[in-house]
Amino acid sequence: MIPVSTFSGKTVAVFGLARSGLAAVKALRAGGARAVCWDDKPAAREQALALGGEVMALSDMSWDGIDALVLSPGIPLTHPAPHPAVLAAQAAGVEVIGDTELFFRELAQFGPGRPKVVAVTGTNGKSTTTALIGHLLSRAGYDVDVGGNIGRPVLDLPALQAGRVYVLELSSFQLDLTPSCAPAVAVLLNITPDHLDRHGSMDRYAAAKASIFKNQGRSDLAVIGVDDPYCADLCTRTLSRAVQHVCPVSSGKVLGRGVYAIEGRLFDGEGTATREICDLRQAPNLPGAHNWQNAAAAYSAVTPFLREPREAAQGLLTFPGLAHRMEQVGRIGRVMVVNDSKATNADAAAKALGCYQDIYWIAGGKAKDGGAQGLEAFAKHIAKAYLIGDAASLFARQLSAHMQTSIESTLEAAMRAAVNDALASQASAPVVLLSPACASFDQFRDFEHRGDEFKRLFTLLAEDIRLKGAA
Ligand code: UMA
Repeated sequence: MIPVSTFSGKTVAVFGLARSGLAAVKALRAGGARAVCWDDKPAAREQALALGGEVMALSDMSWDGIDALVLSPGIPLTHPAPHPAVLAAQAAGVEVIGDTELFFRELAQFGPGRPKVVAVTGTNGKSTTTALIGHLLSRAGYDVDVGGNIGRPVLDLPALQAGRVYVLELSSFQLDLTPSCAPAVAVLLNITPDHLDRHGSMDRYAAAKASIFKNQGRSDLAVIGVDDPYCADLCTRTLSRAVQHVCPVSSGKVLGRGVYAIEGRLFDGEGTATREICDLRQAPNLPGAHNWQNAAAAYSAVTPFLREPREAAQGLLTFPGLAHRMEQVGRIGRVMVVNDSKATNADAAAKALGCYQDIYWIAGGKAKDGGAQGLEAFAKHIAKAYLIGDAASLFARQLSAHMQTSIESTLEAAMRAAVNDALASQASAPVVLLSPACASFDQFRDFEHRGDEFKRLFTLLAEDIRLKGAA
């Protein structure tokens, strides 16, 4: 845990007591602050009490004497409307910040040998890239910790220590709450429509993502994917401001200067000085063009830490991959079952759909803006779509002119139908793929809960089919 000393002797309100909120309460208390806490869930309030927090409904509270409101990233700051607690704090002149802001303020106070931060954002691929950077640095012998939006709250990470490197995944929600964000290396992978309900417009969403670079200085590095128009434009603007070092990265484009992958071969350089680093087609857990961009970004992000950048090549090839991201769960007969529960929007699902053929695709949940729009383009890859959750009817309307679809009552029903159809098909290597293109909140706690449930159902179904001797 990283004790937060910057509010020592002061009182901080903490709203939202799930992972990040509870970690903040613990860290504030350890640093000598009073933590006044609230969550609409009674069980969460109990947990805060056990950590030394004081429970108080923020609606009844006087904001006099409160020095900051630490807001969980899942609670609306601006859109669709600021939460009333946010408005009340702002009206009283109390700053509204996140747990990640507490981290960066603590870091700023650290003396010589200050730990370095590599921060990663982007609409898609940020967890994979964050974990990959952690893997590359740890192989290179660094004392490295990985946290943030990837699941482990930043303040839960081991205490700040000279020489330590923190690799943090930062969401747009967290960036909005982190005005002091100042990473030595900042990575922006891509920007495509997502979370527009929470940011109000694409421009505001892109601005939140771009803020990862705003406090960087001369010795810092910005790694920017240039494969979408928002990031390409941002890269041009960042280069022309000439503050920090900038490394453009791409999967698919040859760059005059930067790091790029062409057909899976990773190149680093500038004009004639360009050299090939490795062939990413040999990396079993980085399949597809989108992962090659993640690999290019991770490679670029670790180069300031390595004596010889080629040291990273072996690490890219041995990356073990992440749960819930195109995770191969197992096989039932000749059917491969893949858990891509992390694909919470259409763009992320498109990446997985592009990687396989003969797909028995399970999709749906709580739809994002646009629903499944654009995914009809993968009809040739898809044998049938099994649609679940709130989005099932919308997805059926959007997709059924292009592919066979059915609406299923639960994830379990969808999985049974998909596996049975795949086993009955003529395809030599069919794939049952959960890649929902939706948030999970209509049926599950979060995408991890959805993916874990999918894996549990797989184990049960595989055993069931094995007992019947059907596979
Ligand atoms: N709450 C209220 N009243 C409200 C609204 C919420 O009391 O009106 C409470 C809820 O009961 C809950 C808490 O506020 O207890 C909200 O917590 P949270 O949703 O912020 O959850 P955490 O467990 O703290 O998780 C957060 C991130 N969640 C979100 O950004 C939604 C996690 O990212 C992150 O891993 C974690 O901090 C640790 O840093 C998850 C996520 O879905 C994976 N991120 C989004 C994404 O990747 O697309 C951005």
